[in-house]
Amino acid sequence: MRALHADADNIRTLFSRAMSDMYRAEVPQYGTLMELVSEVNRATLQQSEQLRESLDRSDELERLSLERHGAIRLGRPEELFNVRRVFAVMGMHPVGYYDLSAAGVPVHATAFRPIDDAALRRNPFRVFTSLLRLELIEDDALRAAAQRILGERSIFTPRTLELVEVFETQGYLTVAQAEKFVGEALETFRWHSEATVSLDVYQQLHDAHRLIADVVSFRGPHINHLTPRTLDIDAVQAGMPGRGIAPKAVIEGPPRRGCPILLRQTSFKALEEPIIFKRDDGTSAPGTHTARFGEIEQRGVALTPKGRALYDALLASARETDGIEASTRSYSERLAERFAAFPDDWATLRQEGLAFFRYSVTEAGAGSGQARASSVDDLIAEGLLRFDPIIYEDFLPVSAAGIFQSNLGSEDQRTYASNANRSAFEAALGAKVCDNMELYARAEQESLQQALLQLKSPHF
Ligand code: OOG
Ligand code: NI
Repeated sequence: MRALHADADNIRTLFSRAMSDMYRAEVPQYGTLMELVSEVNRATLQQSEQLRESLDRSDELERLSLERHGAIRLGRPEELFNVRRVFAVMGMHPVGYYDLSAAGVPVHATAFRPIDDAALRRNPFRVFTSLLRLELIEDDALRAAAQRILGERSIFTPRTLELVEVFETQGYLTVAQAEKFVGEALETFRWHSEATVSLDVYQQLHDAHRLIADVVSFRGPHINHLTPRTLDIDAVQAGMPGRGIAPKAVIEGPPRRGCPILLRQTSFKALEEPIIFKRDDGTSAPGTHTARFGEIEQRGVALTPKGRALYDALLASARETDGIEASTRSYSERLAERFAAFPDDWATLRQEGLAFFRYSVTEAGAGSGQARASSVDDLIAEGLLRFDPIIYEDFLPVSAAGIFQSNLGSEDQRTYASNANRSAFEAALGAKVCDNMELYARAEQESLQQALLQLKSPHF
């Protein structure tokens, strides 16, 4: 009998569930946050029939309760290479290059996520994956020590890598192998309350940058947060204190709008957790480490290059503070004011080419026989063609830097010269990262062609 092949989407769902269960058991506040988010989502859907219908049409409703992203920080190029192979088994591929050195964080990153529409609809689970840039540690001796310590660890269980090889040579895993794989791969992301270094070395690494200590001092890249998707981030932010959770002061990303764009995120502070450190004489020393935090996000429409340029310009102008402005007006007010220049209705966003949309045939269109209208605009005006926002599936570097920073504390604000090094990142990864704009443009184009074909429009 032929062994049953496991489908990559199912492996990803099994894995993201296992990760969520593990994190919920380790960080009880995550469970509380998940409850709050699902209550807010339920209430939001009850209030807006239009939103519910649009999400339903785009098959977004099903995935909403599954949806989350996580983040890990790796120490060595080989770790990045192998994590790419591990995520590939789950249908997750590197999308985008994020340089965070400009923001004072000595890492660069990509996001592993599903890339085709069908897989995204099934489960969009993604992992923001950073690689530490040891070359940014100034002290030679400390850099050499960090390199040596990292060189001694292996973050994957042997069985994980064996199963990756089985997948790569035979092209699939059986259901039984997939279940084993999920359990084994999960180990890489587990929290370790024992450090691999002494308190003294930890302190030196910490003094260089808290993030360096976080990456170098442990056996593996513990998942540092898991983020559920909410339909109303302001409501969740407001509800957090009532559940004993203290959110960070400002929500990252665009302001609240009628038509959500890109991504808005907020987090609660990292927890100080007890850690056992080694002593040279073999005894142990108690200490603490702060790494894991909570985050929530609200996702909106993906912007075209033109829309993204406008977003970046408005955000930069809101963040530019001259002293007087900063003292007299709050950041949120300034943000809202600047973003008044960003159209806030779906029709204008589409007409001006600011955002990506998924086209589909309306009921009237399906029953109308051959369409006569000769342009997309006319088909829409006649009620035969409709468009729904394509959701942004990626991250925002300025927001990511804000999230990193809010968990580092002010004593950890460093400046590094901005020096993106995408080719070094891709060399470590062993692959090129995908261009997210191409993915969105293709999804839009394919939906339009499909709809026009169905309408037998002469436009096609
Ligand atoms: C990752 C921070 C980035 C996001 O949602 O932008 C991130 C980290 O702290 O390791 O997860
Ligand atoms: Ni995040």
